[in-house]
Formats: sequence, structure tokens, C-alpha cells
Amino acid sequence: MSYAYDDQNIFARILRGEIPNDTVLETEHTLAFNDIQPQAPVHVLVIPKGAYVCFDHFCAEASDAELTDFARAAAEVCRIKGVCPDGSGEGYRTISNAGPDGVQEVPHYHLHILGGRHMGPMVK
Ligand code: D5M
Repeated sequence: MSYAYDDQNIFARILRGEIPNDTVLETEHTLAFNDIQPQAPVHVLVIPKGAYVCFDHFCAEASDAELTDFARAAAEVCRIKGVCPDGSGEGYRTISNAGPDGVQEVPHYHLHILGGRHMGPMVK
């Protein structure tokens, strides 16, 4: 099986500079920006610059450099937003929706970082 990447998806257009975004952090392989429909006081989307549809696609095909850059960028966003539960913040939740059962709306892999309020129990 393989993934077909739609290069007209909204995050691909953001990466090409066709649509503005509210950038939180940009690194060599990763872009993080505030979600346009925030579900919490902190709601950041972290996306790889490469053309990956979802988490498993990204993990299977991205280079080690892209994977490491993404993980460190996501952690840096948590620090920038002051939500690390290390005494400086009160914690956060990360979510990545994939495919129809995951109710993924935008078919470019993204990690949601949510925080700034108590998130409540996870829906199972
Ligand atoms: O979540 C897709 C998320 O993408 C959803 O929380 C809204 C957000 N979104 C959509 N368009 C934009 C733009 N232009 N800027 C910022 N955020 C955006 P999913 O996990 O795919 O359901």
C-alpha cells in the first residue's frame, strides 16, 4: 500500500507561502503555527515540510534528520508556549488524527499541541 499526497491541501499551500500562517517556530524541516480554530488557549499545529499524509507515512518515509528535527521542534513549541510540566507550565496534550476513523481533515501530517487549560479526560 502507499499514500497519494494531495499537493493542493491547505498545509501544502501554507508551506508554499500561498496562504498566510501565524508561525510559532520554523526549522529546517518543520513549521509550527497557531491553529485557526483553537480548541484551547494553546493550540499549535506542527507539520513537517516534506509531503507526508499522516503519522505512519511520515515515520516510514522521512529521513532521520526530518524525524529528529520534527520531534525537537514540537518540544520547543511546548517550551515557547510555557506548557512543559517541569515546573514552568501545567502540561499539554498532543494529538494526531489519521484517516477517516481518526477524522483527519487536512491530509498533510500534523501534530496538534493543546494546552493552557485542563484538557479533561481523553475520549475513548
Ligand atoms: O485538523 C486540522 C486542523 O487544521 C483544524 O484544527 C483546523 C486547522 N486549520 C485548517 N486550516 C488552517 C489554517 N489555514 N491555518 C491554521 N490552521 C488551520 P485535523 O487533525 O486534520 O482534523
